Amino acid sequence: MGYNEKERAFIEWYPRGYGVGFKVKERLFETQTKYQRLELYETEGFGKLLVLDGTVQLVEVGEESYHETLVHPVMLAHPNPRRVLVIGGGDGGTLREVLRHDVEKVTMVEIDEMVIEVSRIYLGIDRGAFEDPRTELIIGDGVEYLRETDESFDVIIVDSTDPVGPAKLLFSEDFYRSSYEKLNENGIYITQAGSVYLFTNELIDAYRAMKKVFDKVYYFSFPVIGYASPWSFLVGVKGGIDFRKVDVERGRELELYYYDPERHETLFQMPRYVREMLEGGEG
Ligand code: AG3
Repeated sequence: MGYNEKERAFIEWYPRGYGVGFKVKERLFETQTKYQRLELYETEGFGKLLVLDGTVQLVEVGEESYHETLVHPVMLAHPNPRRVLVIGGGDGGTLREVLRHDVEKVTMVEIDEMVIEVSRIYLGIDRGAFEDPRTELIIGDGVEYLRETDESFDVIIVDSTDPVGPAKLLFSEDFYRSSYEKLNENGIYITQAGSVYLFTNELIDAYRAMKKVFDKVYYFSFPVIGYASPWSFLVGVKGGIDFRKVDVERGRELELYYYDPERHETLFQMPRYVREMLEGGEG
């Protein structure tokens, strides 16, 4: 599991012995935080690699694919997203992308301060997002925060670790319910939902739980460098937003690198058998 000194490689092992790995130039940092084991590597070909509890969070080269696609489709589907909540996302990549929009305020709730510290110092992919005057950073538990806050949001983005382990509660019906309550009249919610092939059951469970809560639920998937791809995403809508449509004009102005608003329809990929599992059964 993890770093192999002899091979000079880091490998994340998924269920059934499926591995995703990188050749490593250097081990930069390793620590046990209050919540998890954090590792940072310099890879041979993909820049820095951030690992939490043995799972790849991001590789520097190509991180735009994940962050742009987590953020911009929902931001461009919402007619006027002014108040945004980000849960997790300690590396700052998601926050950075949200701030490219004309938002009033972005609240980010991250449980593990160390992830933010280490990312800021060694990674820098936030590119100043934490210092942006529109950012409000809260170190705390996202589940508790959403249950208790008096604030409401146009968009909620969950950039968490996997639906297995510590972040499991972020994939529960209860959590979806408090998210729904804290969304404004017309609101949109997105969460990463794990590997399509290897966490299929977790994806289906999350989808069914979301269906019980949101007015409309969508799913899509795309390949992410460093994850067992394709990776899945679930979108929940409160009110009348149609997630099949985005504001292409606003999207063009962003000059994105990976996600292509003009080809928004290409996002909705899902292997047929998974689609049937999602739509079938008691869901
Ligand atoms: N968000 C976590 C994605 C989950 C990766 N899971 C895995 N490798 N098993 C990453 C944070 C990026 N901002």
